[in-house]
Amino acid sequence: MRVLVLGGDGFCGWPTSLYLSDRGHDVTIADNLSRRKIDVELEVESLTPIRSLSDRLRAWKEVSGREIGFVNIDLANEYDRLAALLQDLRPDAIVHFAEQRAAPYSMRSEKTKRYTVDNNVRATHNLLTALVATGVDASLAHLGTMGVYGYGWSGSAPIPEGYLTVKVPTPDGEIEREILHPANPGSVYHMTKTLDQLLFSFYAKNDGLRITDLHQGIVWGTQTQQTIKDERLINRFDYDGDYGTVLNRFLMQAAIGHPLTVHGTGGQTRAFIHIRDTVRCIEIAISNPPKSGDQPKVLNQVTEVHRLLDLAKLISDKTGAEVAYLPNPRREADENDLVVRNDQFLALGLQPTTLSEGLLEEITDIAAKYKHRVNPSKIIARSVWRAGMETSADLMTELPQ
Ligand code: NAD
Ligand code: USQ
Repeated sequence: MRVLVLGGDGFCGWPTSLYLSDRGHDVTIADNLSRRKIDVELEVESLTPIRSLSDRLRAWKEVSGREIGFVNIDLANEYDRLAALLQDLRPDAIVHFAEQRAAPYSMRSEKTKRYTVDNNVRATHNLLTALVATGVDASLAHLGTMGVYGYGWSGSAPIPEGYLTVKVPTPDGEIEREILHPANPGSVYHMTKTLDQLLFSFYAKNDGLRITDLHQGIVWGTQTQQTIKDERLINRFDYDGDYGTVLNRFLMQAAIGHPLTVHGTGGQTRAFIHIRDTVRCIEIAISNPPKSGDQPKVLNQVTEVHRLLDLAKLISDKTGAEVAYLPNPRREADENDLVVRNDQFLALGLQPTTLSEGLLEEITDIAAKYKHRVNPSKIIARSVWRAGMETSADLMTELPQ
């Protein structure tokens, strides 16, 4: 298949591009390298020494003999170039990773709230409009998030895959309807993904676009079978307070002897997936698109569910790291139940990588190997959800710098 990977220089997009190329697909990356620019703005670098995209692509050609194309384009602001790219390339499938994806960054300031909405919603809408205008019949797989459902809304009832069957009272008795699961975002970033869902529903209904929305959990791990082939192909590992996600942060903290930064009680329960499974899920999704006229197909791209405190204790038991309970900078429930349906990916052949398989390898091969690259002053999460909230930066003097 000819595949266009939007956001193909990022944490999920890079290993996905390599995986698809390795599997024989003809891959082109489109990315404006904004994620690298945000690292410069935040004065932080990936824990792993990622190379420039041109070095990465050269290394991949040397290692695999295969070429991946690259177009530097801002999807939110360069509509005409996007339409021309679709017209020229005529991809069979498009994978859309290209959004600002950190909840803390999206809550950092007025500027980052506005940037996140402008960037994410416009990128998605430009893409949908350009598909209709050019008549390019590509299927689209978009990376959504488990966070669109919110946490604790339905107690211990399993979260369905996108749609909920409800009973509506009418004068003639109850009727059953399937509706998009109510949106309950917990940050400006998560809110943009709920807006994306409405755009997808409309364009699938009105224009027959073939869209899959992958409601992905928190991705952990770093390397895949392809990125491990050469150090120049290494994947990004974010550890800072804005972009670092919880499990990878705990692994890095254990490696440098920093207390594990549990927000609040640690009773928050979240869904997880290893990066090796992310890349497989994407190929499964683009190989099984919906038909024109179908509503967007929603798959929950998750393999495991864990309470944060259990994760912290597991890593603490393996490494001796201390657990620190910090004031929670976010507005979120202290505790929640979470049961997630992921039947569709399992039925399509996904064999999940479990925490017990990947955890130790991640600590020794990545976190310990690159721990000299950590800037400890970037670890604590400083973005707060509302002005005046206490942050754990207030405890900085008590934590190792
Ligand atoms: P990332 O920030 O590492 O990668 C996103 C890429 O998109 C970057 O390379 C960035 O430069 C590019 N980009 C952003 N805006 C762009 C624009 N306007 N034009 C062109 N390129 C643009 O993020 P990631 O962790 O790889 O996440 C990829 C997608 O998966 C995101 O949409 C995210 O919401 C979703 N997701 C990520 C996770 C996770 O844990 N990382 C979990 C669930 C869902
Ligand atoms: N948390 C800690 N300690 C930390 C960091 C985070 O306790 O040091 C807590 C947070 O308060 C939150 C939970 O861990 O309760 C998850 O935070 P996170 O930063 O790991 O994940 P989140 O903000 O939800 O965002 C990440 C990705 C995002 C993706 C989402 C999937 O950045 O792109 O959409 O995971 S999901 O969470 O399923 O919505």
